[in-house]
Amino acid sequence: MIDLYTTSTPNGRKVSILLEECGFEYTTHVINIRDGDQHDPAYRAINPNEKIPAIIDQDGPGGKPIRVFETAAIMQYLAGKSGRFMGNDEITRTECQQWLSLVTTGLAPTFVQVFYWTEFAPNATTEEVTAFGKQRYRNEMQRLIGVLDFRLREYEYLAKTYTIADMAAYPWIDRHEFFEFSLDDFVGVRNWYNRLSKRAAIQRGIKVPS
Ligand SMILES: N[C@@H](CCC(=O)N[C@@H](CS)C(=O)NCC(=O)O)C(=O)O
Repeated sequence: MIDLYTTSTPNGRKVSILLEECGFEYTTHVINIRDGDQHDPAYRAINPNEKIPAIIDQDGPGGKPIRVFETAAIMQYLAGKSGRFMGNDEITRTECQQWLSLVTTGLAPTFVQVFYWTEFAPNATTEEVTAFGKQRYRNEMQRLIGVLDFRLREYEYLAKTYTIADMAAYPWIDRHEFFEFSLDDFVGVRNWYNRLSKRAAIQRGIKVPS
């Protein structure tokens, strides 16, 4: 049994999508980040970074429980446990790794900054500073979607086959209305998004927690 500590954000849903794809049994524990649950010492013992998501696999290596935080590490751990979704040859594994890295170190943090400014600093003291900050991150967000689009105009998935890299990117693209970009401006991403949206596991995972 796996314990999933999460809330209804794209970072959390990367992991719930993968758990659904793997068919692993899991229990969802909602961490309300607006109420500061992530700073609770009990949760900090699970994730010292005080962010969601995190997991505890009660049946980890050697049958012992293992705690994993950081979505890249969680996803690689779960994919490794299932033996799926990281590619079956070195080329696909490397492609998966590079796109997962781009999503977790480039795309996701940039989306988070846009969210932060939009949600928490809509009326910063100096309007110009706010506008500059939003525009700066928005430009980087659009640029990174463009990087995905460059790949997806030519290929079906981020790696050679459907992998955790696609699952990591999907919840961000799913928020295109909030982040105010049109999928029609990114034809490769749009077609990929529409294809993935038909997957039953994605339809279930994107609703977690309900
Ligand atoms: N690098 C981390 C980022 C996780 C992250 O930013 N989580 C956000 C929610 S999407 C969070 O917990 N924010 C609460 C906070 O920063 O206090 C990962 O990939 O797991």
